[in-house]
Amino acid sequence: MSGAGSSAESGVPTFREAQTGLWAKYKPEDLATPGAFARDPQKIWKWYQWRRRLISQAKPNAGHLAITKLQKLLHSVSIITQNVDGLHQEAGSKSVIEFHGNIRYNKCSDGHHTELNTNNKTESIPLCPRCMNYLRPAVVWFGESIPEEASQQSIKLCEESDVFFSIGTSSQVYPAAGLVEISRNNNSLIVEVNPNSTPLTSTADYVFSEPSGSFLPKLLAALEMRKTK
Ligand code: BV8
Repeated sequence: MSGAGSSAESGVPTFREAQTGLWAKYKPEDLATPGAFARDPQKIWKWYQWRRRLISQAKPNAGHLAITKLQKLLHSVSIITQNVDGLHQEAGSKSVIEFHGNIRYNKCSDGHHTELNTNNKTESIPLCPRCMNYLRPAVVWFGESIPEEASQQSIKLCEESDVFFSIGTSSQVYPAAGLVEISRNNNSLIVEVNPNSTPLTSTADYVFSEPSGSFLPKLLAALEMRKTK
């Protein structure tokens, strides 16, 4: 499972650090909610457009690319990502479950329309062609449920996993942060990759306290070495 830290080396600020400049005075948990959008749609729209412009300049980093190669090297490596930036897919990874949606799309709150956000600069919020309400970023806000399919697929993967890698997440947001326990109950090996400690650190089987962009290529190289022996 990946979190914002796995995109940090691509220049996308982590969710906790995202608040720089204009947004420094806000906490993400206070902006990424249906209530915030209902109260001040323009402000929330501007925040997302600002994040989208940042993400549009980001490229997959060595960690993303190593995961793509690991998928080819090993028989089944699946990705559950909390990130909404689409960088795993851009790195060529397959079977990516977007647990919290994808910021590159807008959707109608009624769920009957989704479309790509074609313009990261416009300040006018697009309207749903069916009901004429504001569209909103196609991400899961705090207080919103995880999309059923993403949730079910993720639980199934964790029930069947041999190894669960927690990569670049502060392990604080649920239910995403609870998935590791499903794997643990299935006797999976739990591995954390994060330069800082998190609530998971003390119970993980292995902890690599380094950036994902440097650890994952080393893991890949070690496994490729074993494969050639
Ligand atoms: C839910 C998409 C059921 C949006 C995100 C009160 C009311 C309602 C709910 C709650 C409540 N109290 C608690 C909850 C539950 C709540 C929750 O968990 N809150 C937290 C704050 C306690 N969860 C929810 O609301 C979830 N839904 O519960 O539904 C429900 C339904 C109805 C009513 C009630 C309940 C939905 C949560 C989804 C929120 N959406 N993102 C958007 O992007 O705009 S969450 C967002 O923050 C991310 O997606 C991610 O999941 C989460 C945490 O971010 P991280 O990825 O972990 O990033 P972070 O910055 O925190 O940490 C980065 C880490 O990387 C750090 O540890 C750092 O050390 C490390 N790092 C840095 N550089 C590197 C690195 N690691 C490796 N390499 C590096 N180079």
